[in-house]
Amino acid sequence: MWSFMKILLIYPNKTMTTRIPLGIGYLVAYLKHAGHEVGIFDTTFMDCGSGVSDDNLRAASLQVRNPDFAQYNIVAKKIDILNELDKKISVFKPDMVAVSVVDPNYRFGLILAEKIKEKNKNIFVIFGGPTVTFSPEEVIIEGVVDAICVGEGEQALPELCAAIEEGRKIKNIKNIWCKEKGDIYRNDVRPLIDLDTLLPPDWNMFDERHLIRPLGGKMYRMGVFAITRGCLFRCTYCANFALSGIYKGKGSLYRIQDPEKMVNQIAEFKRRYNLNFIFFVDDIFPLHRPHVLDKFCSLYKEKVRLPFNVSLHAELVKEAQFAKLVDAGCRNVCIGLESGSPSIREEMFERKCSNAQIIEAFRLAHKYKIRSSTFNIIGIPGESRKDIFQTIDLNRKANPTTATLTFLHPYRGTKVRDICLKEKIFDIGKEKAHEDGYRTDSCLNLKNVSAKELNGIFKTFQMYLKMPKICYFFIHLAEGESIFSKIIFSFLKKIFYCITYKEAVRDFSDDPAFCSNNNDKSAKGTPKEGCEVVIASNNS
Ligand code: B12
Ligand code: SF4
Repeated sequence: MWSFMKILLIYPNKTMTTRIPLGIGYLVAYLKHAGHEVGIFDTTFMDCGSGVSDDNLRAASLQVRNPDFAQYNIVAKKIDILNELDKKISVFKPDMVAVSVVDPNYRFGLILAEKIKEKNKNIFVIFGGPTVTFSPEEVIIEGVVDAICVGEGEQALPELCAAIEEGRKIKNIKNIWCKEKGDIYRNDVRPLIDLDTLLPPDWNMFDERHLIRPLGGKMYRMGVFAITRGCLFRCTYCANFALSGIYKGKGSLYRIQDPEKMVNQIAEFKRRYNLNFIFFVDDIFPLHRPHVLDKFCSLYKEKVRLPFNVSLHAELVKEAQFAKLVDAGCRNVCIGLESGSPSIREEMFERKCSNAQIIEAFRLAHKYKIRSSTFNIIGIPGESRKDIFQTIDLNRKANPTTATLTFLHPYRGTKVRDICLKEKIFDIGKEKAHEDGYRTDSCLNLKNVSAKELNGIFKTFQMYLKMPKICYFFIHLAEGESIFSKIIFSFLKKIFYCITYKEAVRDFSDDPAFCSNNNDKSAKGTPKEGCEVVIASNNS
């Protein structure tokens, strides 16, 4: 029997995407609160062999212009990861290893767990995170997995640790599935957590470089928060669809935290971590709840006074609320456009908002002079080249500052996964091989557009968005893979950069709304290994 537990959390991040993962931050807080000793093994800054980083891939397809990451020491260190893990295990000597996974990290998480179990059969291995929540049967049968957590882990994980600590049975813990003598025990989920009872996340054990994120061509010390959990919508390509099924009868999926509690927490984290930008990762920011919004805006303006980003749903955007958000400090909005074809958007994606609502939301961003970004998806079942050009046209009309583009991937937990399987355009067997290719090509065998054509459009998408239509003939030529196409592409790229430079690069530090914000003139990141990290600050 253990007197307390040593728990090693594993974040098998392969894409070098910085940002403290909220879920792990909360788990650390709850485990420490219960008296356990917690360690972390985070592969974000290790070379995981998956190719270029996510941010660099986005830059390569002209979606963003990033500062030089190496200048901030955000580099993938060439290191033997398994050996590093071995060292961590021998020094920290955990009783439990808790691995947090999303689909692209899942296999890698398993490899790390296998490595641990090879030498340490007694270490209890638990997996959690979206992949586990949406495909529990697939994960629990893995030999190295002793237990899994379906859904939220803040209460379930400490309860499991307490049961292990006290030598009690673990087979009846809500949200936890476990194995005993060849049998699998599948427990129901508990009611959704009341966000007002949440402990603040614990960021202390994360590498400081996780705070450094690019936006608009500058680096910021960015804090990631969510005032809500869940969503009001059920788009078919999103995991909220499955979450609503898993949690049916367990409370409202969409929950909002008391704005006062949240703002106080952000103000405290701003001070503690010297933040100069706040990035809200709520599925949809509660713009549509006037009382919440009013309270949030007035408190945020008074206590935080930092520029921030939110994600909005075009259908819920109204000018009066939008204006309040901007007045409170919102300087960047991300809005899902997804497809410019109303039939794909509404029938395939079940996303009910009109082109007019999307254009209106971006009109407001222009009117209030803030940055804006669309989310776009290509490689959708049934989509033709003509449909993709509707997406391009709608972006041209909305005219966002930047446009994020991804290939449709049928993630676990999405309705579109079932559609792709039914239409036999997705081969689950090949999913493993595609784990590193989420951003670089489609994993679907589409009927109307070939993989080659799709990749060509992906490469030139931003040019179609921002360059005059008179250039379309040349952009089309640049879609190809021949040397000739590549020469045209690099020539067009130069013109593209000239056209977009002014709007793409924006420094919020010259925004008068935040100038008197902070007496600290430096707002520097912590230099690592001799590298000084100077970041855009909010100071005049
Ligand atoms: C913010 C966000 C991001 C951010 C930050 C990601 C991060 N690592 O924190 C960014 C923009 C970087 C991002 C990137 C990606 N994301 Co994302 N992201 C989200 C979003 C909107 C919120 C995540 C969040 O913070 N939730 C709140 C926290 C509290 O919940 P949580 O993380 O799920 O953790 C809880 C439980 O899962 C559980 N838990 C988690 N881990 C563990 C481990 C153990 C041991 C236990 C016991 C419990 C447990 O307990 C936690 C606390 O309750 C979700 C949508 C959503 N509604 O969840 C998508 C989501 C997680 N993302 C998704 C995807 C696909 C991606 C990308 C692969 C996209 C891409 N193609 O690049 C990348 C992967 C990056 C990575 N390395 O993780 C999918 C995952 C689907 C799936 N089946 O895997 C989601 C669900 C969106 C969707 N499509 O529906 N993402
Ligand atoms: S895609 Fe966005 S709006 Fe649709 S269900 Fe997911 S989080 Fe909600």
